[in-house]
Amino acid sequence: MIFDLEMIESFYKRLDSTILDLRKKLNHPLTLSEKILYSHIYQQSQAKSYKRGIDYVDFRPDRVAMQDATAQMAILQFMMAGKETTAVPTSVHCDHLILAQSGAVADLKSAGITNKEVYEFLSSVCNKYDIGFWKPGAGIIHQIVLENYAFPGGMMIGTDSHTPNAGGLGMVAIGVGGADAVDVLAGMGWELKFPKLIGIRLTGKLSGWTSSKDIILKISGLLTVKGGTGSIIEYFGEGASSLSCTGKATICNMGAETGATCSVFSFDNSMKDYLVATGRQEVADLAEKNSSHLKADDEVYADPSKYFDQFIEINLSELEPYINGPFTPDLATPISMMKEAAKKNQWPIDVEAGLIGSCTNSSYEDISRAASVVKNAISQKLVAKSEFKVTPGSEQIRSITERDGFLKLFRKIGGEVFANACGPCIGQWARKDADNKKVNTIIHSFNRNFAKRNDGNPNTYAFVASPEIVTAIVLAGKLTFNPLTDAIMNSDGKPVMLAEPEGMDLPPEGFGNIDSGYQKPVHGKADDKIIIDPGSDRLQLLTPFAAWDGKDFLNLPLLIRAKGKCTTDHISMAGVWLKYRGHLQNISENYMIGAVNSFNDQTNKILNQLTGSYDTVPSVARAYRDSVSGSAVVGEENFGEGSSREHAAMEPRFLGVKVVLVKSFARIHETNLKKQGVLTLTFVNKDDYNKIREGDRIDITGLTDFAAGSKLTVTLTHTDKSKEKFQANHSYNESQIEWFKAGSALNIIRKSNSKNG
Ligand code: MIC
Ligand code: SF4
Repeated sequence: MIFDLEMIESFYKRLDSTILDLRKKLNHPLTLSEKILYSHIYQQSQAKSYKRGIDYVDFRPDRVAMQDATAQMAILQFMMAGKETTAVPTSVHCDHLILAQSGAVADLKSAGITNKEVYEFLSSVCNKYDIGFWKPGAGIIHQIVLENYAFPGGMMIGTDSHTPNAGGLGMVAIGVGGADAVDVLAGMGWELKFPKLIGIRLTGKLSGWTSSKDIILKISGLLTVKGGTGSIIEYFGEGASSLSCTGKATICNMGAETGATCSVFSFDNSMKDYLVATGRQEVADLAEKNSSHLKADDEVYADPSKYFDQFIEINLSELEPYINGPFTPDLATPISMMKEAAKKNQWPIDVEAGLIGSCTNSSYEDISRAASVVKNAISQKLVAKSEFKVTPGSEQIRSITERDGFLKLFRKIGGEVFANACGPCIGQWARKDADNKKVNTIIHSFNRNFAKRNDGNPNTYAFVASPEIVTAIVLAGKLTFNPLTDAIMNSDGKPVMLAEPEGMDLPPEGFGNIDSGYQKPVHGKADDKIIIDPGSDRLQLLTPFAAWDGKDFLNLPLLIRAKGKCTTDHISMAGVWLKYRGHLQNISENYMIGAVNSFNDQTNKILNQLTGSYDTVPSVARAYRDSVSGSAVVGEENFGEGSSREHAAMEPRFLGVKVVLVKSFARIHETNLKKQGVLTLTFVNKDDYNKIREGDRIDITGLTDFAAGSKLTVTLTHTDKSKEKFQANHSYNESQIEWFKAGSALNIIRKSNSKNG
């Protein structure tokens, strides 16, 4: 079955005339990103030339996808909008809440029990609002989207930062917070600053141990975790067309680690073959017919520096495998340099566990290549030296990799196959015998490796590599092992070299017919009624946030000045906290508990100015909310990098944080804060961060003249009563200022909806 074929057909039907019209208006050669963005303008007839990185534009995405850990809050907000159904085709995926403990079957069963209330809630809202529901065990959101929904030239948003995965099928697919999703679900325009464009030409061809993963590992190192911010990365060149569709998806998926808005490849045979193999011949034919619109114009390829804001070239024939980490995905080390880097940095080199799979790397190609390494190892009498875990991205992938004997090979070396879900990638790994302080090293083929992310242990050094490199390292047990040059001792005491991996892009026997775990919405069913138990500790109806009182913020106590990396995992940790994703009050108890207090270098230990004692971040925030007017948070660069989880923005709002003042923000987090009514400011002079002292009171003035492009004034009153003053920037446009004034973006939708109704 092809989902939403009518919508896709009508998109392609319009495409030719839309592009023709745009050519007249824009009058210059177009990149692929521009073709896709401009053909999804909310008021298409009013499309005009937009300034990249400057103009805010309203878009009309074709579809929305949400995963269970973010869908709960998104849908709770959507319920407040008072609509009957979603304005565009939408899907919900149950993937984040499954604990990886004892293997797929047992884990799925216990998830069904522990998360029953949440799954029932999601399933019934999906029926009510006509949303496709993917049951637990069906697979990870991005893999399911690639297998079923993505189409070349389309545009989608998803409440997960790795939504860009669908760029592997030529889609502009962007990760957003739930409040952004609500805009699209409610049929409104979805606002985004028109992205800048980074062009990457891939030349040459991958070979041997190098894979698509290494391309993005290298690029993460080049661009760093903030280098892609506000940009779409567009790939092209003969190297790009030589990659499989799923390999392209891996690159687009992990592009999120550079802060990029999304990444995209142009339509080619690899996409066509993947569409056909996954049962979407009609979509492949439509894309083929429109292929001239599904790539950039020839002039762009001939002179990329003229048309992209930044241009990079990578020769795949010279690329070697990379290992990135620890603690950040942009610390990229070519495998030949690992011995030196590990020694210099004193990284523990004994690898305790290797994990492959996840939404990023569990394609047929990935699994078949990793399996070929295992097959060769077994034939050479090698055994695994580290634990080996596999998380297939979908039931479709699990069933064919089982059928074709790959999972059996993994089990032969002691590998354990977890459920088709996020599991260890997001702290849902009940790691056996894991003592919470032990210094140890793991390596995986996921995308992120922030502290505590996989097993909750701050002393776990997590590294990221391709599935085949992870597998080789599992066989050697050492981080410094380089399969290109090093031998491993086998059980006969003989040194042997691993053969280069071999794999197939697509299953020769086809994808097969399986029970995919999809539940079609049945509108009008008795369970359309959404009941939330007021005593539930998993779900809680939302109460609208109060509107701004029209006054400057005066005398706000400093809550925390966070030091260094402060990702959404530091702000609102996942793992055990995932269970409260539908309950704002409960989840707020994890607010900033992972952030480092710059005044004592400790986590979750900050001064309570009211008592003079030290306490946890959530309890001090609550005290300030309840007895003074709220509080202020200060941070450093790329604040809120990582996840799309808007809990990281709703929690401070709920706990009375009025302003977040940082050196720079990550895109999704800044928008999430703005949408929830928290004031987002950046230092004009980054050194002013150092002026902030423990015990400070903070005034933010100029709010009564709050306007696009205006500056606000920050006045610090130190504990010795001395004062310091400096300026702060904001990036609000006029309509975002209205969100702030109304108390949240949702308050505006609610108001306009009650007027219309
Ligand atoms: C992640 O990879 O960090 C997550 C968990 O998928 C998040 C979503 C979430 O926090 O629910 C993301 O990437 O947006
Ligand atoms: Fe799930 Fe990890 Fe992918 Fe996020 S990155 S969607 S947690 S598998």
